[in-house]
Amino acid sequence: MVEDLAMTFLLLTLQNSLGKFFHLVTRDKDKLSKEDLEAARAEIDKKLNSWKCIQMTIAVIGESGSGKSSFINAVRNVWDETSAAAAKVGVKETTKTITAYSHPRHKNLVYYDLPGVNTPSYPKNTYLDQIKVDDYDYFLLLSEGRFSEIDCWLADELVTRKKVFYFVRTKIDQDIRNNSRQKMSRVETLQEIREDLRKYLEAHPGFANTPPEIFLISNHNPFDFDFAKLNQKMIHDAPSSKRNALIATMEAFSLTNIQRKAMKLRGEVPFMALYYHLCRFYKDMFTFSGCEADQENVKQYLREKLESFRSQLGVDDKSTKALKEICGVVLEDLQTDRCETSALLASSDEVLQNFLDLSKVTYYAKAVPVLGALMVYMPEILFTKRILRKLIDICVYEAELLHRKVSEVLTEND
Ligand SMILES: Nc1nc2c(ncn2[C@@H]2O[C@H](COP(=O)(O)OP(=O)(O)OP(=O)(O)O)[C@@H](O)[C@H]2O)c(=O)[nH]1
Ligand SMILES: [Mg+2]
Repeated sequence: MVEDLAMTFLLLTLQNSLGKFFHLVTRDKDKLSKEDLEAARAEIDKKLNSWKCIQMTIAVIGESGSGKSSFINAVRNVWDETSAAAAKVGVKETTKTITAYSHPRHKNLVYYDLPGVNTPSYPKNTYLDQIKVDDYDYFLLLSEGRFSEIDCWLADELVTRKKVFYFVRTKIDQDIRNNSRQKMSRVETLQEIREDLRKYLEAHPGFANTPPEIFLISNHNPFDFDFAKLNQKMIHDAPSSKRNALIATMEAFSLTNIQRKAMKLRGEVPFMALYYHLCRFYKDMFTFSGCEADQENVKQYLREKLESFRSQLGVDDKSTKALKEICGVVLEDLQTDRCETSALLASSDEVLQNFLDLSKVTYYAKAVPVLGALMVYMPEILFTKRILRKLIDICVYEAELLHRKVSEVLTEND
């Protein structure tokens, strides 16, 4: 009851000012952008159209024995599985390390042969970190036989992480052979398998809107079934959809966009700081967590905010990686003399701590009565505001630095 009353009070106080604030932000957003962005899009489109190739990294993923290495050999027309060029194939757990293989004719397609999921060296709970799941553009999720619990888990993880992937059902030749013993025709078997997968997808909430495409293949007979269709899909569709993703990155990167986002973020800072400390204050009325725990909480909060600023201003790891691919511009190379980069602040506790120390932070104990606590919180709110602004400034600086360099590179290439 006391908690509800306190929260209602805080929300009512915030409501009025937040309403005015959001009105302001929305109005400003409409006023800026549009034409400038359109011009940027046309320019980027022109540059990217002249590209011969955009490298696509395709992870071939699935349980051990599902046919990942065999698929990689088949797609590269490597038929002698004992040759040095072949990805090693076997009936027991075979692939132990991640290996990249280029498509023989389309060098921009690079397939990664991954170890099987849920094996002693690659247990399920560490698998996605071990294979560096964020390093790939596309996933082919290979499975044999019925959909297993691990297949479902992998599919769920890929959906949650918003990865693009296709279902590839291998060893179709084997299924047809097996079913022929029960007098089932090839067509009936294929129908049954498709139906089984379709039912699974329909029942799965993660796939309700955009179910991934399904391909039924045999690695031993790539001239039959959906093998050629899958190959074509990778050659044509995948690079073009990556190209669209890159265009989106560049669009987000126009100077107008950077300035608009910076203005919006700076305007939000007082509310972010106030809201955070009101929540702390509210929590402190009922708990006492101690100064050190509180310092950690503040740092964690600042880290989360920094990640959000980085991603909104296009200087996060994913966006900088995309820019590197588009025009070879590397953010770290542009600021080798700076020790407080957004990437370092986000990844190193020491750098963040130094940054806060330099900003003369003072953490106050909270064993004071409620009204006294309010007085104590004021300097902290001001401090948080200052730090958040500084973090935004760092990200804006980096975004503008990147923007200048990218424009330079694009002009040079004209
Ligand atoms: N009949 C048939 N057998 C296949 C097919 N694909 C793979 N195999 C066989 O399945 C076994 C396992 O194939 P691999 O390609 O080594 O499987 P993997 O997924 O790479 O396994 P790990 O490396 O252990 O993760 C081998 O004996 C292959 O010959 C297929 O489409 N049809
Ligand atoms: Mg293998």
